Amino acid sequence: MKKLFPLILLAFAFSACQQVEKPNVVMQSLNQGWTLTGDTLDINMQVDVPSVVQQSLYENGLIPHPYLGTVENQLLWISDHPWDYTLHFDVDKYLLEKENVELVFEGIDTYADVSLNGEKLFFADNQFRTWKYDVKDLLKKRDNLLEVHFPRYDSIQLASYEQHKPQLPEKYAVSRKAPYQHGWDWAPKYKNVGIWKPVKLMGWNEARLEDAYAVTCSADSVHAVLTLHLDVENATDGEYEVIVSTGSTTLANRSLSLSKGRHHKVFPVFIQDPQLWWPNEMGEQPLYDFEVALKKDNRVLDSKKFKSGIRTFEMVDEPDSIGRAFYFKVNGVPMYAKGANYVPEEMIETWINADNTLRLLRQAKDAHFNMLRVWGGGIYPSDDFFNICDSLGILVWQDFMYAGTMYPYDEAFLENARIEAEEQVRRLASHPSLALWCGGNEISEGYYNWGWQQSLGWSEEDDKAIKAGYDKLFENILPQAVAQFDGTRPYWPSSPSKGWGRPESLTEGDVHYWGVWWGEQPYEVYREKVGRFNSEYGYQSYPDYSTLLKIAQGEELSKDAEVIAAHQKHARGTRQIDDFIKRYYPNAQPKDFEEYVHLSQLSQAYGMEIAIEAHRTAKPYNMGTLYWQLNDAWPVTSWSSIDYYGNLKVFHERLKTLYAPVLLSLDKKDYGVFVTSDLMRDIDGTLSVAVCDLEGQQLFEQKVKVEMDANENRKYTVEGLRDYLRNTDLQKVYVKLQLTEGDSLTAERKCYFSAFFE
Ligand code: BMA
Repeated sequence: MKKLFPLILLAFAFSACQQVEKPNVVMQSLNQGWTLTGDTLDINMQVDVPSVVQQSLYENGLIPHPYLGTVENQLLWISDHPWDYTLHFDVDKYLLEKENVELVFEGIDTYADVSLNGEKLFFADNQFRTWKYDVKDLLKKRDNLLEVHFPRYDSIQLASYEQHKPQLPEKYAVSRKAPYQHGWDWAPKYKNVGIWKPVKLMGWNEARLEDAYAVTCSADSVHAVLTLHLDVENATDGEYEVIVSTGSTTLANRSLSLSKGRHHKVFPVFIQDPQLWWPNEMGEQPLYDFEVALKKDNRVLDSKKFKSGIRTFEMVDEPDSIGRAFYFKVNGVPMYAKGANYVPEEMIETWINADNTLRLLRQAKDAHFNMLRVWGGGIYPSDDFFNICDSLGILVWQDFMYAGTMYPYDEAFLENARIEAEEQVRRLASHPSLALWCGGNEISEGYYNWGWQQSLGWSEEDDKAIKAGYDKLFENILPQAVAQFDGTRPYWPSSPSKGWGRPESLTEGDVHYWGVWWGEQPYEVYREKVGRFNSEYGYQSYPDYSTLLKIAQGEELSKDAEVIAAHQKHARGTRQIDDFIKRYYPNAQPKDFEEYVHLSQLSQAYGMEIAIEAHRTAKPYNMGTLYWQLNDAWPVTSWSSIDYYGNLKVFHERLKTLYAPVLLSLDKKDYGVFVTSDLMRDIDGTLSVAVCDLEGQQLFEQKVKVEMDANENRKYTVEGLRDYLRNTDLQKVYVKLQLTEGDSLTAERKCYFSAFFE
C-alpha cells in the first residue's frame, strides 16, 4: 500500500521564479489509523485504507487465505454482514484555515452511509465513483469522527433486485459494483466490502484546478493539435490565467474570466515537430510531461502535472463489398490488433499492485501484444495500469463496466451511471494507450440471443421498456460522456456487435466466437469462423502444476480432487478439457496428473494456434485477434494464457511465434505458404521451405523470393511442395519455414500435421 505523507503541499511553487508564500491547495491524507468492527461479531481491527474487509480479516488471521483450498463457501457471509469503519482524526492547521475544505473518498465498495462528527453526509452506492463532500463547517481542530457504515451488501442488492419489475437477468445488475465478484465462470463469489481507494481532505482558497488532461485531435510528424481539458472550481468571480507547458516550453497562456462555480474548459494546444507515440512494434512510445498552472494576479493558485503521448487513433467501421470493414488506424496507419482480454488481477481488489501489473503486461509485450481489451465485467483499471500500458505501447480497448445482463433504467440509476462514466472518461483521457470506449460486454448479444424475454416472462411492454433503457444508457449517456469529456476516442456500443450464431458476426464489427468452447465444436472450426475482428475466443486449460500444488494445501491432486473442482468454475469445464485431450491426443497416456495438466495446456495451445493462424492469415479481411483471456484473478482452471502466479502456459510461450511481426503459415488445404507481415517496412528476402522427418532430417527443400510491402499478407505457391506432401505420410514429417533477409532471420516456424507432436 502506498503511504501518503499526511500533508502534501500541492501547489507550492510552479516554477523557480514564482514565489508563493503559502500553498493555496493543501491535502491531508486520511488513510491511516482506522478501526474496522463487525457489528455483532467480536471483531475489532486496526486497519489502514485502501483495504477491504476480506483482506483485513485474512491479514488479522481471522479467516483462511481466500484463494487456497476449498474455503469459498466459508467466506460468503462476509458480504452479508454489516461493517463499520471509523476514524478519529485531528485536522492540520493549514487545512483548517482554508476557506473551502472537501472530504474526498476516491472509492467506496459499494453501499455505505458516511457521516462526520455525527452528521450524515451521503449514502454511497457506486463502487466506480469518487465521493466528495464540503465539510468546512463540520470540521474541528481535534478529534473529528469519520464513520463509514456498510450495511449488508447482499441484502440491499437482493431487495433492490426483487423490487425491480420487470425482472432483470442478473442480481448484480442493480448494483454499480464489479460484476465478476458475484461469481463468474472463472471467479468465486467474493463480493468485496470496504474503502478500496484513498481518503483525503482537500483545502483551498479562491480557486483550484480539480483536473487537467490532454487528448490528441490531430497529429503528424510536423504538427500536433491537442485539446486541453480543465476543471476549475473557484469560490469568487474573477480573472484567472492558465499556463500550459512541457519542459521549458510554454504551449499556451490563456486568460479565463470565471464566475463563481465549477467549470469545464477546453482549448487547443499546438506542438511543433511532435514525437509521435506508437503501439508496441510500430514505433517508440515517447511521453510528454505536461504542467498546467492556474494563476491569479500573478500568483499560482494550483498546478497539475501529467504525462501524455501524442498519437491519433481511428476506428474504421465502414461498408465494403463483404459487409463492414472494422479496424483501427494509429497515426493514420492501419494496425492489426494482437492481444487478449484482461480481467481484474485479483479477487481481493485491493491486492492489485503495480509490480504485478508490470510483470503481467511485460509478459504480454514479450508476446508481441499491441492491444488489450479491459473486459466489462471487472473494474476500471488503476492509473498504474494505464501508465504501464502507455510506456509499453499496449493500446486499451476499454469497456464500461457492464456485462451479461440488462440494467435498471430509472432516473437515479441512469444518473449514477452518467456520473461514473464522466469521471472515468476524464480520469483516463490523457493516456495515449486508451484507444476506445465500449459500452460493455455481451449485453446486446444477450438481449437478442439468450432468450431472456421468454425465460424471465417479459411482456411486450416490459421488453420495450427494457430495450428503451438499454438505448438510453448505451446509445446516449455513455457515448455522450465520451464525446463531451474526451471528444477524440471512438465509442463502440457493445462487444460483440453481433452474436456468434448470426452470419453478420463474421462480416461486420467484432465477434466473440464461442462455437468451439460453448458450442463444443472442434478446434478446426476456427478456420471457418474468421470475423472482421475476433475480440473473444478461447479454450480452457489447467494452470501450472506448481500453482495447483499451492492451492492443494496437502490434499492429493487428481482430476476429481475437491480442491481442483473448487477452482473450476465452469459447469462443463473439467469434462470439456478431457474431451479435447482425448480428441487431439488419442494415444497419449499421461503417467500422472501433472502430465495430464500439461496435456491440457498443449491442447489449449493447439486450438489457439489454429484460431490465431486463421485470423492473421485472413488480414486485411480480419484486422484483430484478442483471445479470452490473458490472466486470472485467483488460481483457477480457465481460458488464461498466464496463470495467477505469473506462470506462462504453453499457449503463451507459443504466442511469441504466433504474434510475431511476421508469421509464416502453411495452408493445410493446398500447401501454399502465407507470409503475414505487420512490419512497418517492406520485406525483400527469401522464404525457404523444407520438409523434415521427425528427427529433423531434411527430405525436401525449395526457396521462394519474397518481396512485400509493409503491413502486407501474401500467399506464396511453393513449387513441388504440394506433390511431395500428397505422397508423404504426414504424421512422420513437419514443414520448416524460414524467412531470411540478407544474413538475418526474419521469421521461422515449424508446422506439424497433428496436435500430438507439437
Ligand atoms: C466470455 C466472457 C466472459 C466469460 C467467457 C468464458 O464471453 O465475456 O463472460 O468468462 O466468455 O465463458
